[in-house]
Amino acid sequence: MHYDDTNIFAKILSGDIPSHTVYEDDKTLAFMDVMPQAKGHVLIIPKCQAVELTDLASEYACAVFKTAQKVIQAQRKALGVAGVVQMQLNGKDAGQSVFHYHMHLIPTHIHELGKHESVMADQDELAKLATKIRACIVD
Ligand code: DGP
Repeated sequence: MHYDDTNIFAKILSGDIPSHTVYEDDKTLAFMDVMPQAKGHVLIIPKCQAVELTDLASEYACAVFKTAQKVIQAQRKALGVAGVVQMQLNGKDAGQSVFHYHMHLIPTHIHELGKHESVMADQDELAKLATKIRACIVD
């Protein structure tokens, strides 16, 4: 694995750039996607170096999925949505653009899933959505 530790999610993990946190524990961080494919789009990243799924140690894979269970339940409650698409890209040929493993949780229907935004979403709106989802997390 070649892991570039200057990638944007490594910088979010180190606190060098801000994000709107939804949930955090010792192995994972869940935060709002800044170019959402639907309202309430959340990303989950492991707190370890991994470019894609084949690099992810099983303890971190397990932690990411545990966090996903919490976040999906919170998205449903906070946003009043039933369907959440779970997506994860492996490699640039699959469309991966940030090379730190991340799971997408997108409140939408698969047939309505569009491209992600090309501009950043409104930060106040993202902050409000993060607060709403965070409040519905059951630990
Ligand atoms: P992928 O295409 O699977 O590599 O997804 C990368 C996602 O990361 C994409 O949906 C947009 C999001 N993203 C890119 N830069 C940032 C950032 O600086 N902050 C946040 N929160 N999300 C970002």
